[in-house]
Amino acid sequence: MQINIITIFPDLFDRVLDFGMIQQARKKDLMQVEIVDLRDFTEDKRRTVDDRPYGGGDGMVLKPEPIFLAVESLKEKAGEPQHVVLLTPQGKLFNQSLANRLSLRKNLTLICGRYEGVDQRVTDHLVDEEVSIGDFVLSGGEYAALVVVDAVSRLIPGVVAKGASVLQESFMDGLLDYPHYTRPPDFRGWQVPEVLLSGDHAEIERWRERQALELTRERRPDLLKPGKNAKDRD
Ligand code: 6GU
Repeated sequence: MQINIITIFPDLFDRVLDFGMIQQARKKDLMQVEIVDLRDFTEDKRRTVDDRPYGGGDGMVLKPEPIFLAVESLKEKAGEPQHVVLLTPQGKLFNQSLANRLSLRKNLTLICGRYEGVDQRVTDHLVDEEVSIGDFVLSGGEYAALVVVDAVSRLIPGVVAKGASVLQESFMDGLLDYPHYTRPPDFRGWQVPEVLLSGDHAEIERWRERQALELTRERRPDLLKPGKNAKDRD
């Protein structure tokens, strides 16, 4: 899988991709990430990527030309079509289902928007889908792109030791996770639940399912509504 990230802050990505799951995926050559500096696709001396909005108003808008040129150059370089995603608060909400779907792409190009805006012709004529990572406003799409890369990297077969099993169905898919414990069994007087020390695997499985279900019911009842399951929809 090849992921390209188009950004006006290429240096921001210098170290973040060198850790954990993303690093593993890149090391094993299962995922390549290329950071593309949008300013490399400007044609003026000042390397201008934005301009004032038609109709007036605050803030600047990312110009269409550099973004089109950047994506077109990536298409040409890969010799393959790109699935082009614009990270913007106006996008559809990112969830596990969308991560699963994006992880199946061979070529993914992520465009980091600025919160003030991106020229609408980019959205209308270049972008395949717009994605947001939540109902809050970030100053730009850079951290959102990293969220997408992280979520996608662990779904690529061969990256996680248990392999494609992260995509596998289980009772607890789409639920919040059950509580985890490790040694010591008694930490400052706080005990690990007895059942986890029992060695009764069937009983442990039932306890975990019950915990996951109760936590989800309490904290995220929306995930339990029919057809609202995060794994089913994006
Ligand atoms: Cl993808 N971009 C920006 N600027 N803000 C966001 C977002 C993306 N997702 C949530 N907030």
